[in-house]
Amino acid sequence: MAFELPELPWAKDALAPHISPETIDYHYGKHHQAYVNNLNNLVKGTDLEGKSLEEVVRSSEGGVFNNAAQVWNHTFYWHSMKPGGGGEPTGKVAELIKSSFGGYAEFRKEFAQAAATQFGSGWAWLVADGDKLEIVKTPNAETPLTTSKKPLLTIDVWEHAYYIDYRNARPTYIDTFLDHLVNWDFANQNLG
Ligand code: MN3
Repeated sequence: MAFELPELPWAKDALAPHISPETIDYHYGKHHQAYVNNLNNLVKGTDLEGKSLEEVVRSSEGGVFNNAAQVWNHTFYWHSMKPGGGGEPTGKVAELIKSSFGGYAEFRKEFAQAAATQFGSGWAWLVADGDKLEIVKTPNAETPLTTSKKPLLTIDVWEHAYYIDYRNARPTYIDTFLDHLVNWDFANQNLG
């Protein structure tokens, strides 16, 4: 069974005006789809064919890893956002943000800084190490899925994520993500 491009969790115009349908058309319809296509071509006829996406991410390197991890990271990113999201968290993740960072304001500052200072392409993540939450940034396709830490939330800071809507203004995109898009329900689900 070949890997498939997963459905988006919302309509492609649902995040407007913060993220435009044009960005979704390119980012999901072209970039995410290309990672799926590349991955299928790369694993065809190898012993990775038929393994789960998570297994491939955890057991591969080079081009296979880059494409598999990018398929997984993008699906995780779409679910990290929702229409009408953003702002202060609720539920267990809110408690753990308070105990781990001191409060939402401190978390927000640290997350925004990690996302803004990831040099070149990559990702910023909120992860859980037991009951301790941490912010990590990863270059290119690197993902906390290969570590013992549990990913809760991510922002894509590759230029293709924001260039159509924000041009070079990555910090504005990051602020918008935090204030209008973050899906805290997803982060709480991932805490499990
Ligand atoms: Mn991307």
